[in-house]
Amino acid sequence: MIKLLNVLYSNIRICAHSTSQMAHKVFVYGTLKRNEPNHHWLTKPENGTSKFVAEGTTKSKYPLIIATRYNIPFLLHSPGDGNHVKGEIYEVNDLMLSKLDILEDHPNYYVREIDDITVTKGNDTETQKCWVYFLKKFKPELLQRPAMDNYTSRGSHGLVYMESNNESTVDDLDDVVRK
Ligand code: PCA
Repeated sequence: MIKLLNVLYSNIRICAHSTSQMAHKVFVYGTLKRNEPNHHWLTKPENGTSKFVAEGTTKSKYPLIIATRYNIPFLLHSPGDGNHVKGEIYEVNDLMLSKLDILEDHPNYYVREIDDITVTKGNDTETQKCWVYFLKKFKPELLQRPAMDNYTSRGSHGLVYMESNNESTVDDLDDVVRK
């Protein structure tokens, strides 16, 4: 009996261990992309692991806009409006996913959801299911802002991203979130 319990226990441990090492695919479209101001978050060893998978484009159209006094990029959850948005897919471990959730303040600010991302390889296209950080309960006036299809902080829009501390995110939330 004891032996059986031990076997069961070690199997449970193996399962728990493997789920804690899950790989998650995340599609990033804003400041987390290569050469953008928060990319270092994905490469910092203390945050866990991340591996570049491919460039991709949202299968649905969404408005990609810049808002708040800190010039933060947002993908508004309004499918069909805006453009097919370009970004990068990364495979991350559990720890990195939890660190990204902290950076994006999911689920209070951005909300992380699975969405279809189109990846083109030569003549083939495939769809990959990835996590994406959306702004869901946004103020409707944000739909009036110019919608981009490929974000860069230093683009011709002139709205360079400004790093904000956590205190300021609390007040910039009011700029964009519908009450
Ligand atoms: N960081 C996340 C969401 C918006 C942002 O700036 C990203 O790059 O996908």
